[in-house]
Amino acid sequence: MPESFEVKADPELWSSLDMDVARFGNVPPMLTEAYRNIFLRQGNRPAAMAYFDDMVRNIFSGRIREMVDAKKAGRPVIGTFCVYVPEEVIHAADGVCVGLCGGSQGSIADAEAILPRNICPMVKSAFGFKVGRICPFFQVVDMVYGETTCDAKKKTWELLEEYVPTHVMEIPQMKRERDKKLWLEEVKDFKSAIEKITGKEVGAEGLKGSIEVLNAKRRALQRLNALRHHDPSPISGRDMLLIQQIAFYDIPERFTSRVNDLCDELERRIATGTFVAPGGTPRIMVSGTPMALPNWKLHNIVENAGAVVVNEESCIGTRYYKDTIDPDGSSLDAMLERLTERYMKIDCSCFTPNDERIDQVIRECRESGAQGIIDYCLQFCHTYNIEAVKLRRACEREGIPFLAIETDYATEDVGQLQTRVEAFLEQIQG
Ligand code: BJ8
Repeated sequence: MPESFEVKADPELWSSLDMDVARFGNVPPMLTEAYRNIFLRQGNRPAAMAYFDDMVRNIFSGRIREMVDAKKAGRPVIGTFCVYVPEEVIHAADGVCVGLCGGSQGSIADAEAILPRNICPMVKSAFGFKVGRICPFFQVVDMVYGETTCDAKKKTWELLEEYVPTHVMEIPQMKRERDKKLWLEEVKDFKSAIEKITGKEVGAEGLKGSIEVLNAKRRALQRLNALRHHDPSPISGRDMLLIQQIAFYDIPERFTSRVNDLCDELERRIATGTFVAPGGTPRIMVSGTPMALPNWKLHNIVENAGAVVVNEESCIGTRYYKDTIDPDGSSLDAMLERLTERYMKIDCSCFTPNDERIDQVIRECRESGAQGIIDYCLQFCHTYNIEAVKLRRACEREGIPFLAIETDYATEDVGQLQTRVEAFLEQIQG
């Protein structure tokens, strides 16, 4: 029942983390309201979504307490902002990895008091969370690991360092042999830095085990995404997006097992013809920049307009789990090299050239049975915005309807986006 759902508050815990408790106290009721409206009022949700509802219920309480307990047990918590930072290494060093990308309008004003206004809302939101002391995840981390992907991020890390210990990993902008060498060196430096923080050395056996844990997580997400591609879809795009967001703050082993439970249920639903929308419902794929929690804006607009989202080509989507690592190998060095190769396959628009992404988007559109692509670009993200030109051309060549949108976290443009999405749905339905 939507009314019985409540995001839990834990002021005592928040105050122990030096949060702005008075201000943050307003957040759980707001999230409760949004979650009830966007998720719990959907019809015919899979029963196994109850676990993910619980993860949201405990997002500012139980899950944070688990992290505090991990710290007490000598396991540092490391925050990241990008899927290029190799979490297998953090896991192997017995650290806890948590994604800190910001998806909330609520922290933008805090950031804009310091940062320029005309930069990406994801960077502003994350930075604002820390500056305003209004994110328990940010308060619980021992340090953060940034990276040199886009300009907004890499320059913000210099300022973030004033609030929390911030390390930066150099990610090259091209994928030539010499870049691979540099990248491998960066991964080795990253491993040394993480070992220093956790006080635990990463050996071949440990890394192999962690690669297997993360491979299992990525395979579970691949399985789930393949099942949701069924036409009609057995799960909504909103629920899928939520699960992919929770992937960045749950315990990997537990998350994998719950995703597999959900997959089992979806298989039964498909066998018995239980779907979230009838056959013939327009199917949309979203590509582009990531949607960090609690950014559900576009999915909500698309699904309220009567379509279903059937794929996210995004880092909070397939870019996070499309590739795994072969863990077999005699030496630690061999494994680190394969790990680097796996990360080099992530096709972020920060790279040039990046044509493999264009091919990947078209492939995912075909595999998901989508009838059109909405390319989602966060405001001021130049690389994705410019790459949309090539994507549009590729879609024209392939006969795939394409709509590019650029937006932020504010609600002012919702009406305009609704109109554009509705017109797009009319177009794809002929
Ligand atoms: S690998 S997509 S997670 S960098 S949207 S902050 S690029 S201005 S998020 Fe990203 Fe890593 Fe790439 Fe993925 Fe900058 Fe663009 Fe903002 Fe971005």
